[in-house]
Amino acid sequence: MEKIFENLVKDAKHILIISHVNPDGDTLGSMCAMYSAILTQYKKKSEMLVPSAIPGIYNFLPNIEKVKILSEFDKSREYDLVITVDVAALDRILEAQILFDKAKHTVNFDHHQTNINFGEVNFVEPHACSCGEVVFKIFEKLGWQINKDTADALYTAILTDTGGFRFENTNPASLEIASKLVAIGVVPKEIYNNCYESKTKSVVMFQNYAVANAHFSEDEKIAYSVILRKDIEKFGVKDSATDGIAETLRSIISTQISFVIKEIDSKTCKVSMRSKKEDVSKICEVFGGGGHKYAAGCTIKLPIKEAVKKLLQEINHEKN
Ligand SMILES: [Mn+2]
Repeated sequence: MEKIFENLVKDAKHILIISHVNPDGDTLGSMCAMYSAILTQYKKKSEMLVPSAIPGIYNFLPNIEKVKILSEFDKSREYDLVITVDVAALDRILEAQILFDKAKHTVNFDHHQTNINFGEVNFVEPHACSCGEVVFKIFEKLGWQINKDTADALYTAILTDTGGFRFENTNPASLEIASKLVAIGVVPKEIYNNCYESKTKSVVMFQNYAVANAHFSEDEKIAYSVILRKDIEKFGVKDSATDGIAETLRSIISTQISFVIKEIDSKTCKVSMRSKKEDVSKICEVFGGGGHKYAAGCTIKLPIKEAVKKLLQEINHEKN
């Protein structure tokens, strides 16, 4: 199958790589790796597209300055090949679906168990630690050259989706790939500093506020933080500042399920859920979302108070 992908790349004149909305290190790293690998291998410049703003910490990724944002993108364009990376479902690319639907050929690289193989060619490996792992394996099978830029981007994808090589998806494969990338020239400390020690003061203050004001179920097995629009405005942070709060709440010994619910507007909320044992992707699927067993998310079209109530009901229903 990887040969079909290679031929699509060879034959394509205009290639577009698309990441998911609210981009994380895996989708951005996989996208930048794909860009630099195609450039190195075939001297072809692809275009890169994100559906929403890139968190500032990822500005170090090679070629990230070439990424265009959907709101400023010409959606009338047509591509020979559209490649999605780390996109669990097509609604995760928002209106970029127009570009996907019009493309002559499509390839889907992903590792979400809920991915329905929406591409013409699909590389979906639910057991891979990250999309970066899926992408790396295809490059390796094809014998494509992995230079320092590609390696830095892939390492970032794997590092961030394994939570810094700490989550349950850290396994021989993820560590072996990381080892190969380090042998190419990746400096782990540099990428670590960029990903985990480059937060702004306001983000740290905001996250501490969110944790200090967290709610707990009576048995303290459920921990959650409710973020109102006005909290985000008060601290002057971007929406991505909520990243990591659910993990902090999960780190409490009594916590089994944690979540952050964020008010988008008076009728829409976004939920990011984590767990130690329960399959939270099932809970998020009830609300039209999805993800992984221990890390999932969804959007709920309700005022935040009602959304919290519904979520807690669903969590308790799922647990009993
Ligand atoms: Mn991922």
